[in-house]
Amino acid sequence: MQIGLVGMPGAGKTTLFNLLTGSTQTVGLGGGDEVHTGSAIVPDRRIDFLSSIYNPRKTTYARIEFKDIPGARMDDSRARASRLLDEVRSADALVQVLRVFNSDLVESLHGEPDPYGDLSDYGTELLLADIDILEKRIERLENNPKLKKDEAAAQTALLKKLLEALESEKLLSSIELTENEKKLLAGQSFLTEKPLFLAVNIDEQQLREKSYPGKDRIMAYAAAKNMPVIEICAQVEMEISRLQPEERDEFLEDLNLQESGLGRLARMAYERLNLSSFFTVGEDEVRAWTIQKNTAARQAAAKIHSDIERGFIRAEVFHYDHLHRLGSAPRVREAGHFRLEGKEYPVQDGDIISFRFNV
Ligand SMILES: Nc1nc2c(ncn2[C@@H]2O[C@H](COP(=O)(O)OP(=O)(O)O)[C@@H](O)[C@H]2O)c(=O)[nH]1
Ligand SMILES: [Mg+2]
Repeated sequence: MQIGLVGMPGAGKTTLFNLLTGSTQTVGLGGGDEVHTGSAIVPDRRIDFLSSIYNPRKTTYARIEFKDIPGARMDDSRARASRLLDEVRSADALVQVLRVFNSDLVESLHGEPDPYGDLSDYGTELLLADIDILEKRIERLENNPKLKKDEAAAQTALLKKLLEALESEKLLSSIELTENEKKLLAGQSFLTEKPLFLAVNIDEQQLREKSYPGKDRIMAYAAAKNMPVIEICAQVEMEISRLQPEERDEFLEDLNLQESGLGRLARMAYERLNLSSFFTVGEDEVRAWTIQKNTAARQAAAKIHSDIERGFIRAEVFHYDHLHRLGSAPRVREAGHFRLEGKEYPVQDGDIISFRFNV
């Protein structure tokens, strides 16, 4: 899974990217043109606990890939704009970073913050990009003599329905499609059907005051578009993340930030993208694996290795909560919480699994 960071120039995308991935890409003026990719560890207290119990040689957290995509500028060449749009298109989900913080330096380059304007402009940009694609596809379908008539007609009717929705400013993610319509659309990807999150980038003072200009309108807009929102202090959090751990907690506490921006973003993404984690444990490694919620045991095994999927016999499962409560695997077993599950078993968030297989 790859999440694209998008938004206007100067919003703090690269700052957030650095915070999330521990990178040191240049921010501000030197930010330049490049797309950066990197991955972030998904913080998970359960993994910390498992690690303290099993004392493994290696502890592996789940990871999320992030991609820092520069914002398009007015004077962009068409080629650059379309290349950036392709980068946006290939992400699985998007986080729109919104500039709310006050900074003389940033204002001197990009003008006063206008978060609500940026938010609705960006939404419109995504809509227009989808409208553009749909119009081109419809035109191509209508002028393609090779396609069977009824097939082309069904496709065209569907695309026109989507176009109409977009023209009345509905996102494609809000449109219910029948199974048949989904099949007709297979392989086509649209920007407004991607999960879209909002990261409101505020400064320390706004964080302390819990308020900033335009907050109510921003929240109302996000709610109407079904966009989950987090507020972050990208710059401050990045500075804090470079401190020694002891100092770090003190600063976070002082700002009343119980959970890091990464932690909150990761939780939001897991929830919205319907993801969950299961764990494997042992002396060698304690590890988190990310799956779609309710993935069948055999497909979950495929995450680890195709041999385990192929030779799947049974999954031996117990739940993290039991281990956490009872303190050791033997006690969990004694209490009767170990289960053997078959290949169709829908794996639950927090399951600790050992797969039995033969190859
Ligand atoms: N004061 C303040 N400045 C920030 C914050 N986030 C980013 N900046 C500054 O804003 C400028 C643009 O940030 P950058 O991450 O490069 O934005 P991008 O163009 O969206 O990638 C840089 O000078 C950052 O130091 C923030 O939360 N507070
Ligand atoms: Mg940048």
